Amino acid sequence: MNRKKPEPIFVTKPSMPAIEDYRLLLEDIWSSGYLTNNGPMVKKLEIELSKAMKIQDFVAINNGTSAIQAAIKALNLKGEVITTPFTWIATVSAIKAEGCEPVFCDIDPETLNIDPKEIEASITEKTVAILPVHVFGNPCDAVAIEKIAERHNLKVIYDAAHAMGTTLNNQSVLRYGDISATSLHATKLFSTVEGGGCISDNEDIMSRIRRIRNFGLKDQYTINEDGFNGKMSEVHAAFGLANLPNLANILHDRKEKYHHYLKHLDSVENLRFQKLNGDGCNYSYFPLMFEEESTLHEVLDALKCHEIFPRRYFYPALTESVELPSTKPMPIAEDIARRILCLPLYHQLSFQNIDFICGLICSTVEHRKAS
Ligand code: T4K
Repeated sequence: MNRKKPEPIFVTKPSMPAIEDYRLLLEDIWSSGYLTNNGPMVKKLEIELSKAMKIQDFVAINNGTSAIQAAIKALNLKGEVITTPFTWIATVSAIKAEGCEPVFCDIDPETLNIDPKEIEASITEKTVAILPVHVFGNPCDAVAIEKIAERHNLKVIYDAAHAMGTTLNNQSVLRYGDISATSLHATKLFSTVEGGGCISDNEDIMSRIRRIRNFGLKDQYTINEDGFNGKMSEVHAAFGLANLPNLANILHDRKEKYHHYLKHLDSVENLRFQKLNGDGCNYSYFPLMFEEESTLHEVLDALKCHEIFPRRYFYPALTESVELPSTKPMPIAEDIARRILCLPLYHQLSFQNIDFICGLICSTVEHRKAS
């Protein structure tokens, strides 16, 4: 087995707009001289994304990490925030940056999302919120989480960094919780290069987030929020606008490629896949779990020989890499973090290359079994 042109294959590659579409929007920016501070491109992007996601409103923010911070600020949270140790560090750094204390709760071994059954045991009198992550675009059990939050009078902020285009119960998953915070980073399925956003059906909260991202200013001379500079530039918003017409196609393509991987790998012994909650996942990643970490290393080595570079998202689990006063071991998250690999998945990835990657994985796993 050999690839014809061994160009490196990374875990992802940004979906790019047609350069001519982007250039036309840049010309508008050049002639208006309006570069940032809630200009026409940002306003348009917010309207168009709201339409595309079928949500009430979208506040564009400069990245996904500050979107989580803006959400925490908007709800005035101070205290313990229950979250998952199986996530990117940004989830936890945003909680800490807002003066709250992250408290970890273990994950469901099948869905890889925070386990609702474990949340209640982590609640103390200091708990103010739950901050789950829709891991790899797989929607959390939002109904169960909402019930727990109601019972204990807690706020819910979803880290929806991976979840643009994900639906749950036939609506955008971004509509769940008090606020959802998403990322529009270049490695995400829909991107503005760097970017993020907050989503809520509550108009007061959305107005507040708009002030928070603009230094907390109500008007030119009145500061009525504790804010920061979380604004998205016009150049970034234009990239998103030029990219938006591709979104439906990207979502369709991901689903096909995800299932192409699955078709090849499903029958291989000792491989496990993320259990999807419903049929609304956006397939933004292809996570693959091995029975043992040593098999993962063998597969990584085999792929590396062919310039193929999957990623160990999320290794190590944050309980093993972040020092927090309340941290206890989280056996499920820590175990899975050691055995999971995200395979390359992006729009430009060819089906032939998926076949090639699957072939290498199968032969490595079978060879290991035989030896
Ligand atoms: N919450 C969660 C659950 C998150 O996963 C993240 C971010 C956040 C919150 C925070 O959102 P942001 O503040 O970032 O908006 C990447 C991303 O930087 C990060 O956004 C993402 N999660 C995380 C899971 O992955 P790296 O360090 O793994 O990316 P990097 O640069 O190694 O890129 C991966 C591969 O993609 C490269 O090997 C090549 C390719 N690539 C990457 C970039 C940036 C390209 O081909 N072109 C590019 O421009 O963090």
